[in-house]
Amino acid sequence: MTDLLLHQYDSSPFSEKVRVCLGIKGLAWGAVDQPVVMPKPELLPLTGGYRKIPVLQVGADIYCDSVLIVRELEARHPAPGLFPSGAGGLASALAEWTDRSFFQAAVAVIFAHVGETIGQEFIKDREALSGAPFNVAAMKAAYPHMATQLRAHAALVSQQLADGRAFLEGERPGLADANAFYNLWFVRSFFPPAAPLFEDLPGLADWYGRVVALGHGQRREATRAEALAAARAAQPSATPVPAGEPAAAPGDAALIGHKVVVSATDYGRDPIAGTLVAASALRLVVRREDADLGAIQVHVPRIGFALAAA
Ligand SMILES: N[C@@H](CCC(=O)N[C@@H](CS)C(=O)NCC(=O)O)C(=O)O
Repeated sequence: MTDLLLHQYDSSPFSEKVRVCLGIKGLAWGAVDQPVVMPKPELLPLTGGYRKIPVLQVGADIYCDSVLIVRELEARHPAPGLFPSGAGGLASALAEWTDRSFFQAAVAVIFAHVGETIGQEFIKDREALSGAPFNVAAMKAAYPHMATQLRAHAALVSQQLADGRAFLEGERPGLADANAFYNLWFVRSFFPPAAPLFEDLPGLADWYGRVVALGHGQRREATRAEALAAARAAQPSATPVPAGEPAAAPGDAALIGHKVVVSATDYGRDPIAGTLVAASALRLVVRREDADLGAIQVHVPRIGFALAAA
């Protein structure tokens, strides 16, 4: 039995970010495969409504969003660290680049080509997720521009490697590598003919191979039933905010003990309702009572999530 359960699916790029971090740390974990589209009846009781993938589960504590998952892995299993050159502020901030404009370029390049082959179920699901039409003609029209964007993002990775270093922060791998890697992995996995957009960039292909070689730690397959049973059997952590995490904003701290709703502010905004039990500058922790599972603590990152009194 491992205590780390990652709700994921293999084709998920944000899950790949987390899998690479699990590899860097050499951790044992259980992969709980979840559906690629709604409904997700064995995920939502854990998250309280959050539907996106990945989600990390440790007993009755549920961590939404790859940014917070990675932060939690570092807090629980600090060695080897994800920040080989020291403090992790900048490497963590890279998610604002990799998870947004870099990711959007990767998505655009892939779906401009494979969009027409995608089934209606997936299209309808992603339209509901994003609140925008899945417009293949528009994606095709945008392709020449988005191809330049993808190459430009990859060129920044290449530039960072220009002094011959093995990984982005030096000789040891870290979160910066996982972040920069997963979008290129996404393109190479789903639309390999687009790889020439970036693989000629100096140092890039060798670095990519080094990140692949890090592996994913010790993965085993776990069932959704096992995950639900683990939540039922556990009590939420009494110390949900790791020591040393910076203090919450005063307005957030004032809501501790009150009924609240939290939701992502970009896409997949499904609200999570419960009692705010803890907060730091970087996370919010909401406690919920589920009729089947008992008490569950749902953690979300503060950046990119809204908090309101219920
Ligand atoms: N900010 C989130 C983004 C996660 C995300 O967009 N995940 C995709 C899959 S890689 C997703 O959930 N798609 C919809 C779905 O799987 O239902 C994170 O970093 O985890």
